[in-house]
Amino acid sequence: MAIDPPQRDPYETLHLLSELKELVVSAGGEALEIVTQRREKPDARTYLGQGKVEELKEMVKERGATLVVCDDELSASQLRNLEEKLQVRVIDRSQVILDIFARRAQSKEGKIQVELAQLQYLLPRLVGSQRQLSRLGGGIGTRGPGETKLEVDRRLMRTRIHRLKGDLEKVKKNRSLIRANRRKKDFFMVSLLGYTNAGKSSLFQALTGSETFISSRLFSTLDPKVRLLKGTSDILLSDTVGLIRKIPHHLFTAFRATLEESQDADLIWLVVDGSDPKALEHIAVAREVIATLGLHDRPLWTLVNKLDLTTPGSLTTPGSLTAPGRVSLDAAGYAPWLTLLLRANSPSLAVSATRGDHLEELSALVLAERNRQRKERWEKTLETSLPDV
Ligand SMILES: Nc1nc2c(ncn2[C@@H]2O[C@H](COP(=O)(O)OP(=O)(O)OP(=O)(O)O)[C@@H](O)[C@H]2O)c(=O)[nH]1
Ligand SMILES: [Mg+2]
Repeated sequence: MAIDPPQRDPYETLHLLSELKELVVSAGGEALEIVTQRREKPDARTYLGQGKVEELKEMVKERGATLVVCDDELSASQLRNLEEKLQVRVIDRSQVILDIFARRAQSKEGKIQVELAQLQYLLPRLVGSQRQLSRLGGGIGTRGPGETKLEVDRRLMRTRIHRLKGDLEKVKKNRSLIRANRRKKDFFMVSLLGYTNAGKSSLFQALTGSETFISSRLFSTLDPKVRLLKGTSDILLSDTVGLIRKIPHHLFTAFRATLEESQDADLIWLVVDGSDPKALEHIAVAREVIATLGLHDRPLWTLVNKLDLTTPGSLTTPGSLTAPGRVSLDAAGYAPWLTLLLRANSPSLAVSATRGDHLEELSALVLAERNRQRKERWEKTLETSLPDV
Protein backbone atom coordinates (compact mmCIF):
# COMPACT_ATOMS: atom_id res chain seq x y z
CA MET A 1 0.00 0.00 0.00
CA ALA A 2 0.99 3.59 -0.50
CA ILE A 3 -0.56 7.01 -0.49
CA ASP A 4 -0.72 8.71 -3.86
CA PRO A 5 -0.14 12.45 -3.39
CA PRO A 6 -2.02 14.61 -5.95
CA GLN A 7 1.18 16.39 -7.01
CA ARG A 8 2.79 13.08 -7.98
CA ASP A 9 2.21 11.49 -11.38
CA PRO A 10 -0.15 8.52 -10.68
CA TYR A 11 2.04 6.35 -12.90
CA GLU A 12 4.92 7.10 -10.58
CA THR A 13 2.99 5.66 -7.63
CA LEU A 14 2.19 2.55 -9.65
CA HIS A 15 5.85 2.18 -10.59
CA LEU A 16 6.87 2.48 -6.94
CA LEU A 17 4.34 -0.16 -6.02
CA SER A 18 5.30 -2.53 -8.79
CA GLU A 19 8.87 -2.34 -7.50
CA LEU A 20 7.55 -3.04 -3.99
CA LYS A 21 5.75 -6.04 -5.45
CA GLU A 22 9.03 -7.29 -6.92
CA LEU A 23 10.63 -6.85 -3.52
CA VAL A 24 7.87 -8.86 -1.83
CA VAL A 25 8.27 -11.66 -4.38
CA SER A 26 12.04 -11.60 -3.92
CA ALA A 27 11.44 -12.02 -0.20
CA GLY A 28 9.43 -15.16 -0.92
CA GLY A 29 5.97 -13.60 -0.63
CA GLU A 30 3.08 -13.22 -3.01
CA ALA A 31 1.41 -9.89 -3.67
CA LEU A 32 -2.38 -10.20 -3.66
CA GLU A 33 -3.62 -6.63 -3.92
CA ILE A 34 -2.31 -3.13 -4.43
CA VAL A 35 -3.94 -0.43 -2.36
CA THR A 36 -3.41 3.30 -2.88
CA GLN A 37 -5.12 6.33 -1.43
CA ARG A 38 -5.07 9.77 -2.99
CA ARG A 39 -4.10 12.16 -0.18
CA GLU A 40 -1.63 14.97 0.49
CA LYS A 41 0.28 13.26 3.27
CA PRO A 42 0.03 10.17 5.45
CA ASP A 43 -2.33 10.09 8.40
CA ALA A 44 -0.19 10.53 11.51
CA ARG A 45 -1.90 7.68 13.35
CA THR A 46 -2.71 5.08 10.71
CA TYR A 47 -0.91 6.19 7.52
CA LEU A 48 -4.08 5.66 5.43
CA GLY A 49 -7.31 7.45 6.35
CA GLN A 50 -9.90 5.83 8.63
CA GLY A 51 -12.26 4.76 5.83
CA LYS A 52 -9.45 3.30 3.76
CA VAL A 53 -8.16 1.33 6.72
CA GLU A 54 -11.63 -0.21 7.13
CA GLU A 55 -11.68 -1.06 3.43
CA LEU A 56 -8.23 -2.61 3.72
CA LYS A 57 -9.36 -4.63 6.71
CA GLU A 58 -12.19 -6.15 4.67
CA MET A 59 -9.83 -6.88 1.82
CA VAL A 60 -7.32 -8.58 4.13
CA LYS A 61 -10.10 -10.82 5.49
CA GLU A 62 -11.52 -11.61 2.08
CA ARG A 63 -8.21 -12.47 0.45
CA GLY A 64 -6.74 -14.19 3.49
CA ALA A 65 -3.69 -11.93 3.48
CA THR A 66 -1.20 -12.45 6.29
CA LEU A 67 0.86 -9.35 5.79
CA VAL A 68 0.44 -5.71 4.79
CA VAL A 69 3.46 -3.93 3.30
CA CYS A 70 3.76 -0.16 3.11
CA ASP A 71 6.00 1.56 0.55
CA ASP A 72 6.86 4.38 2.95
CA GLU A 73 8.66 4.03 6.24
CA LEU A 74 6.16 3.80 9.11
CA SER A 75 6.61 5.16 12.61
CA ALA A 76 6.39 2.84 15.60
CA SER A 77 2.93 4.14 16.46
CA GLN A 78 1.61 3.88 12.90
CA LEU A 79 2.79 0.27 12.85
CA ARG A 80 1.14 -0.48 16.16
CA ASN A 81 -2.15 1.22 15.28
CA LEU A 82 -2.37 -0.46 11.90
CA GLU A 83 -1.62 -3.90 13.32
CA GLU A 84 -4.27 -3.41 15.98
CA LYS A 85 -6.88 -2.41 13.42
CA LEU A 86 -6.02 -4.89 10.67
CA GLN A 87 -5.15 -7.82 12.90
CA VAL A 88 -2.27 -8.84 10.64
CA ARG A 89 1.39 -7.98 10.62
CA VAL A 90 2.33 -4.68 9.02
CA ILE A 91 5.82 -3.93 7.76
CA ASP A 92 7.39 -1.30 5.54
CA ARG A 93 9.61 -1.33 2.48
CA SER A 94 12.81 -1.15 4.54
CA GLN A 95 11.89 -4.31 6.39
CA VAL A 96 11.24 -6.18 3.14
CA ILE A 97 14.65 -5.14 1.83
CA LEU A 98 16.30 -6.11 5.11
CA ASP A 99 14.55 -9.46 4.91
CA ILE A 100 15.80 -10.16 1.39
CA PHE A 101 19.31 -9.29 2.49
CA ALA A 102 18.95 -11.59 5.50
CA ARG A 103 17.90 -14.47 3.25
CA ARG A 104 20.76 -13.90 0.84
CA ALA A 105 23.56 -13.32 3.34
CA GLN A 106 26.08 -16.14 2.98
CA SER A 107 29.44 -14.86 4.09
CA LYS A 108 30.33 -13.94 7.64
CA GLU A 109 30.69 -10.35 6.55
CA GLY A 110 27.28 -10.30 4.86
CA LYS A 111 25.65 -11.75 7.95
CA ILE A 112 27.26 -9.21 10.26
CA GLN A 113 26.15 -6.36 8.02
CA VAL A 114 22.56 -7.54 7.77
CA GLU A 115 22.18 -8.26 11.47
CA LEU A 116 23.60 -4.86 12.32
CA ALA A 117 21.20 -3.14 9.95
CA GLN A 118 18.24 -5.15 11.30
CA LEU A 119 19.03 -4.34 14.92
CA GLN A 120 19.56 -0.67 14.20
CA TYR A 121 16.30 -0.53 12.31
CA LEU A 122 14.36 -2.29 15.04
CA LEU A 123 15.83 -0.64 18.12
CA PRO A 124 14.01 2.72 17.83
CA ARG A 125 10.83 0.90 16.84
CA LEU A 126 10.83 -1.11 20.03
CA VAL A 127 11.08 1.93 22.25
CA GLY A 128 7.74 2.60 23.91
CA SER A 129 6.12 -0.03 21.75
CA GLN A 130 4.04 -2.91 22.99
CA ARG A 131 5.01 -5.03 20.01
CA GLN A 132 6.42 -8.29 21.17
CA LEU A 133 8.71 -9.58 18.56
CA SER A 134 8.52 -13.12 19.80
CA ARG A 135 4.82 -13.18 18.98
CA LEU A 136 5.27 -12.04 15.40
CA GLY A 137 5.62 -15.52 14.02
CA GLY A 138 7.02 -16.33 10.61
CA GLY A 139 6.93 -14.42 7.38
CA ILE A 140 8.72 -11.59 5.71
CA GLY A 141 10.57 -9.28 8.03
CA THR A 142 11.18 -11.79 10.77
CA ARG A 143 13.80 -13.99 9.24
CA GLY A 144 17.52 -13.86 9.20
CA PRO A 145 20.64 -13.99 11.19
CA GLY A 146 19.15 -11.66 13.79
CA GLU A 147 15.97 -13.62 14.35
CA THR A 148 16.63 -15.27 17.67
CA LYS A 149 18.58 -12.32 18.97
CA LEU A 150 15.68 -10.01 18.34
CA GLU A 151 13.93 -11.63 21.28
CA VAL A 152 16.45 -10.37 23.78
CA ASP A 153 15.88 -7.05 25.46
CA ARG A 154 17.00 -3.67 24.21
CA ARG A 155 20.02 -3.47 26.44
CA LEU A 156 21.36 -6.67 25.02
CA MET A 157 20.53 -5.40 21.55
CA ARG A 158 22.74 -2.39 22.14
CA THR A 159 25.59 -4.56 23.36
CA ARG A 160 25.16 -6.74 20.32
CA ILE A 161 25.20 -3.71 17.99
CA HIS A 162 28.41 -2.60 19.64
CA ARG A 163 29.99 -6.01 19.16
CA LEU A 164 28.88 -6.24 15.52
CA LYS A 165 30.32 -2.84 14.79
CA GLY A 166 33.62 -4.05 16.20
CA ASP A 167 33.47 -7.18 14.03
CA LEU A 168 32.72 -5.07 11.00
CA GLU A 169 35.75 -2.91 11.72
CA LYS A 170 37.89 -6.04 11.65
CA VAL A 171 36.37 -7.07 8.34
CA LYS A 172 37.06 -3.60 6.99
CA LYS A 173 40.70 -3.79 8.04
CA ASN A 174 41.04 -7.17 6.44
CA ARG A 175 39.53 -5.89 3.23
CA SER A 176 41.77 -2.89 3.11
CA LEU A 177 44.80 -5.18 3.55
CA ILE A 178 43.69 -7.25 0.57
CA ARG A 179 43.12 -4.07 -1.40
CA ALA A 180 46.54 -2.70 -0.51
CA ASN A 181 48.06 -5.94 -1.72
CA ARG A 182 46.25 -5.60 -5.02
CA ARG A 183 47.43 -2.03 -5.39
CA LYS A 184 51.03 -3.13 -4.96
CA LYS A 185 50.62 -5.53 -7.83
CA ASP A 186 49.37 -2.72 -10.04
CA PHE A 187 46.12 -4.35 -11.06
CA PHE A 188 43.71 -2.31 -13.11
CA MET A 189 40.43 -2.37 -11.23
CA VAL A 190 37.02 -2.13 -12.87
CA SER A 191 34.01 -1.87 -10.56
CA LEU A 192 30.52 -2.83 -11.69
CA LEU A 193 27.90 -0.73 -9.98
CA GLY A 194 24.23 -0.26 -10.70
CA TYR A 195 20.63 -0.81 -9.81
CA THR A 196 19.59 -4.26 -8.64
CA ASN A 197 18.72 -6.63 -11.50
CA ALA A 198 20.61 -4.54 -14.10
CA GLY A 199 22.69 -7.57 -15.03
CA LYS A 200 25.98 -6.82 -13.27
CA SER A 201 26.59 -10.43 -12.28
CA SER A 202 25.63 -11.66 -15.76
CA LEU A 203 28.14 -9.29 -17.29
CA PHE A 204 30.73 -10.25 -14.69
CA GLN A 205 30.21 -13.93 -15.47
CA ALA A 206 30.36 -13.41 -19.23
CA LEU A 207 33.57 -11.41 -19.01
CA THR A 208 35.44 -13.37 -16.34
CA GLY A 209 34.11 -16.85 -17.00
CA SER A 210 33.52 -17.40 -13.29
CA GLU A 211 30.24 -18.84 -12.05
CA THR A 212 28.08 -16.41 -10.10
CA PHE A 213 24.59 -16.44 -8.71
CA ILE A 214 22.29 -14.77 -11.21
CA SER A 215 18.54 -14.47 -10.84
CA SER A 216 15.62 -12.30 -11.80
CA ARG A 217 14.94 -11.69 -8.12
CA LEU A 218 16.15 -8.46 -6.61
CA PHE A 219 19.42 -8.36 -4.66
CA SER A 220 20.88 -11.62 -5.92
CA THR A 221 24.39 -10.50 -5.07
CA LEU A 222 25.45 -9.42 -1.61
CA ASP A 223 29.09 -10.33 -1.33
CA PRO A 224 31.56 -8.60 -3.57
CA LYS A 225 33.46 -10.81 -5.97
CA VAL A 226 36.68 -9.99 -7.77
CA ARG A 227 38.02 -11.90 -10.78
CA LEU A 228 40.37 -11.41 -13.71
CA LEU A 229 38.97 -10.27 -17.02
CA LYS A 230 39.23 -13.23 -19.40
CA GLY A 231 42.44 -13.25 -21.42
CA THR A 232 44.23 -10.75 -19.16
CA SER A 233 46.49 -11.12 -16.15
CA ASP A 234 46.16 -7.71 -14.60
CA ILE A 235 42.63 -6.42 -15.17
CA LEU A 236 40.25 -7.18 -12.34
CA LEU A 237 36.48 -6.89 -12.44
CA SER A 238 34.55 -6.52 -9.21
CA ASP A 239 30.87 -7.38 -8.93
CA THR A 240 28.99 -5.99 -6.00
CA VAL A 241 25.65 -5.51 -4.27
CA GLY A 242 22.85 -3.91 -6.27
CA LEU A 243 21.39 -0.51 -5.50
CA ILE A 244 17.78 0.57 -5.10
CA ARG A 245 15.96 3.82 -4.48
CA LYS A 246 15.08 4.61 -0.88
CA ILE A 247 17.70 2.16 0.33
CA PRO A 248 17.26 1.80 4.10
CA HIS A 249 19.76 4.10 5.72
CA HIS A 250 21.19 1.55 8.17
CA LEU A 251 21.56 -0.98 5.41
CA PHE A 252 23.54 1.44 3.34
CA THR A 253 25.82 2.24 6.26
CA ALA A 254 26.27 -1.43 7.04
CA PHE A 255 27.05 -2.29 3.44
CA ARG A 256 29.43 0.57 2.95
CA ALA A 257 32.30 -1.77 3.77
CA THR A 258 31.19 -3.99 0.89
CA LEU A 259 30.67 -1.10 -1.47
CA GLU A 260 34.06 0.25 -0.51
CA GLU A 261 35.45 -2.56 -2.58
CA SER A 262 35.01 0.01 -5.34
CA GLN A 263 37.30 2.44 -3.55
CA ASP A 264 40.27 1.46 -5.71
CA ALA A 265 38.39 1.44 -8.98
CA ASP A 266 40.38 2.80 -11.90
CA LEU A 267 37.21 2.62 -13.92
CA ILE A 268 33.56 2.36 -13.00
CA TRP A 269 30.97 0.63 -15.11
CA LEU A 270 27.53 1.88 -14.32
CA VAL A 271 25.41 -1.02 -15.51
CA VAL A 272 21.79 -0.27 -16.33
CA ASP A 273 18.93 -2.38 -17.67
CA GLY A 274 18.21 -0.57 -20.94
CA SER A 275 14.89 -2.36 -21.31
CA ASP A 276 13.54 -0.93 -18.06
CA PRO A 277 11.34 2.13 -18.58
CA LYS A 278 12.88 3.49 -15.39
CA ALA A 279 16.45 3.26 -16.72
CA LEU A 280 17.10 7.00 -16.37
CA GLU A 281 16.00 7.02 -12.77
CA HIS A 282 18.12 3.95 -12.03
CA ILE A 283 21.13 5.76 -13.45
CA ALA A 284 20.38 8.72 -11.18
CA VAL A 285 20.18 6.49 -8.09
CA ALA A 286 23.49 4.84 -9.00
CA ARG A 287 25.20 8.16 -9.63
CA GLU A 288 24.08 9.42 -6.25
CA VAL A 289 25.58 6.39 -4.50
CA ILE A 290 28.77 6.75 -6.53
CA ALA A 291 29.02 10.35 -5.33
CA THR A 292 28.31 9.35 -1.71
CA LEU A 293 31.16 6.86 -1.94
CA GLY A 294 33.42 9.67 -3.14
CA LEU A 295 33.97 8.04 -6.52
CA HIS A 296 32.63 10.79 -8.77
CA ASP A 297 36.12 11.69 -9.95
CA ARG A 298 36.72 8.24 -11.47
CA PRO A 299 36.33 7.53 -15.16
CA LEU A 300 32.81 6.16 -15.59
CA TRP A 301 31.23 4.34 -18.51
CA THR A 302 27.54 3.66 -18.71
CA LEU A 303 26.82 0.16 -19.95
CA VAL A 304 23.28 -0.07 -21.20
CA ASN A 305 22.60 -3.78 -20.82
CA LYS A 306 19.90 -6.14 -22.14
CA LEU A 307 20.24 -4.80 -25.67
CA ASP A 308 18.53 -7.99 -26.82
CA LEU A 309 15.35 -6.80 -25.10
CA THR A 310 15.33 -3.32 -26.56
CA THR A 311 14.32 -4.35 -30.04
CA PRO A 312 11.25 -2.53 -31.35
CA GLY A 313 9.07 -5.58 -30.73
CA SER A 314 9.75 -5.66 -27.00
CA LEU A 315 10.49 -2.00 -26.52
CA THR A 316 8.88 -0.04 -23.75
CA THR A 317 9.33 3.60 -24.56
CA PRO A 318 9.37 5.74 -21.42
CA GLY A 319 6.63 8.29 -21.36
CA SER A 320 5.74 7.81 -24.99
CA LEU A 321 2.87 6.06 -26.64
CA THR A 322 4.65 5.03 -29.81
CA ALA A 323 3.25 1.73 -30.96
CA PRO A 324 6.07 -0.86 -30.75
CA GLY A 325 5.79 -1.85 -34.39
CA ARG A 326 6.11 1.75 -35.54
CA VAL A 327 9.41 2.65 -33.88
CA SER A 328 11.83 3.47 -36.67
CA LEU A 329 15.43 2.55 -36.05
CA ASP A 330 18.36 4.91 -36.45
CA ALA A 331 21.61 4.32 -38.30
CA ALA A 332 23.07 2.22 -35.47
CA GLY A 333 20.00 -0.01 -35.60
CA TYR A 334 18.78 1.27 -32.23
CA ALA A 335 15.42 2.62 -31.27
CA PRO A 336 15.67 6.41 -30.91
CA TRP A 337 15.21 6.50 -27.16
CA LEU A 338 18.03 4.01 -26.66
CA THR A 339 20.32 6.27 -28.65
CA LEU A 340 19.20 9.20 -26.50
CA LEU A 341 19.92 7.22 -23.35
CA LEU A 342 23.38 6.35 -24.67
CA ARG A 343 24.12 9.92 -25.73
CA ALA A 344 22.93 11.49 -22.49
CA ASN A 345 25.19 9.19 -20.50
CA SER A 346 28.27 9.12 -22.66
CA PRO A 347 30.78 7.51 -22.66
CA SER A 348 28.41 4.63 -23.00
CA LEU A 349 27.95 1.36 -24.78
CA ALA A 350 24.94 -0.84 -25.42
CA VAL A 351 25.64 -4.47 -24.53
CA SER A 352 23.86 -7.72 -23.89
CA ALA A 353 25.40 -9.87 -21.20
CA THR A 354 23.35 -12.91 -22.13
CA ARG A 355 23.55 -12.66 -25.93
CA GLY A 356 27.12 -11.42 -25.88
CA ASP A 357 26.57 -8.26 -27.96
CA HIS A 358 29.59 -5.92 -27.95
CA LEU A 359 31.41 -7.77 -25.18
CA GLU A 360 34.58 -8.20 -27.23
CA GLU A 361 34.49 -4.54 -28.03
CA LEU A 362 34.08 -3.79 -24.35
CA SER A 363 37.12 -5.90 -23.42
CA ALA A 364 39.18 -4.15 -26.07
CA LEU A 365 38.06 -0.76 -24.80
CA VAL A 366 39.14 -1.66 -21.25
CA LEU A 367 42.59 -2.68 -22.44
CA ALA A 368 42.90 0.63 -24.25
CA GLU A 369 41.74 2.53 -21.17
CA ARG A 370 44.25 0.72 -18.97
CA ASN A 371 47.05 1.61 -21.40
CA ARG A 372 45.86 5.20 -21.56
CA GLN A 373 45.84 5.56 -17.77
CA ARG A 374 49.25 3.90 -17.47
CA LYS A 375 50.74 6.19 -20.07
CA GLU A 376 49.25 9.18 -18.30
CA ARG A 377 50.76 8.06 -15.00
CA TRP A 378 54.19 7.50 -16.52
CA GLU A 379 54.12 10.86 -18.13
CA LYS A 380 53.22 12.46 -14.82
CA THR A 381 56.02 10.66 -12.99
CA LEU A 382 58.44 11.66 -15.70
CA GLU A 383 57.35 15.27 -15.47
CA THR A 384 57.81 15.38 -11.72
CA SER A 385 61.15 13.58 -11.75
CA LEU A 386 62.74 15.70 -14.48
CA PRO A 387 65.05 18.35 -13.09
CA ASP A 388 64.10 21.98 -13.74
CA VAL A 389 66.13 23.61 -16.47
N1 LIG B 1 17.46 -10.60 -21.75
C1 LIG B 1 18.52 -10.34 -21.00
N2 LIG B 1 18.49 -10.62 -19.69
C2 LIG B 1 19.57 -10.35 -18.95
C3 LIG B 1 20.74 -9.75 -19.50
N3 LIG B 1 21.64 -9.59 -18.51
C4 LIG B 1 21.05 -10.05 -17.38
N4 LIG B 1 19.81 -10.51 -17.63
C5 LIG B 1 18.86 -11.10 -16.67
O1 LIG B 1 18.54 -10.13 -15.69
C6 LIG B 1 18.36 -10.72 -14.40
C7 LIG B 1 19.29 -10.09 -13.39
O2 LIG B 1 20.62 -10.40 -13.72
P1 LIG B 1 21.81 -10.33 -12.65
O3 LIG B 1 23.08 -10.52 -13.41
O4 LIG B 1 21.54 -11.24 -11.50
O5 LIG B 1 21.65 -8.82 -12.18
P2 LIG B 1 22.47 -8.02 -11.06
O6 LIG B 1 22.66 -6.63 -11.55
O7 LIG B 1 23.70 -8.77 -10.69
O8 LIG B 1 21.41 -8.02 -9.88
P3 LIG B 1 21.68 -7.89 -8.27
O9 LIG B 1 22.76 -8.84 -7.90
O10 LIG B 1 20.37 -8.20 -7.71
O11 LIG B 1 22.08 -6.47 -8.03
C8 LIG B 1 18.63 -12.21 -14.62
O12 LIG B 1 17.38 -12.83 -14.78
C9 LIG B 1 19.45 -12.25 -15.89
O13 LIG B 1 19.30 -13.47 -16.58
C10 LIG B 1 20.74 -9.47 -20.91
O14 LIG B 1 21.69 -8.96 -21.50
N5 LIG B 1 19.60 -9.77 -21.60
MG1 LIG C 1 24.29 -9.52 -8.96
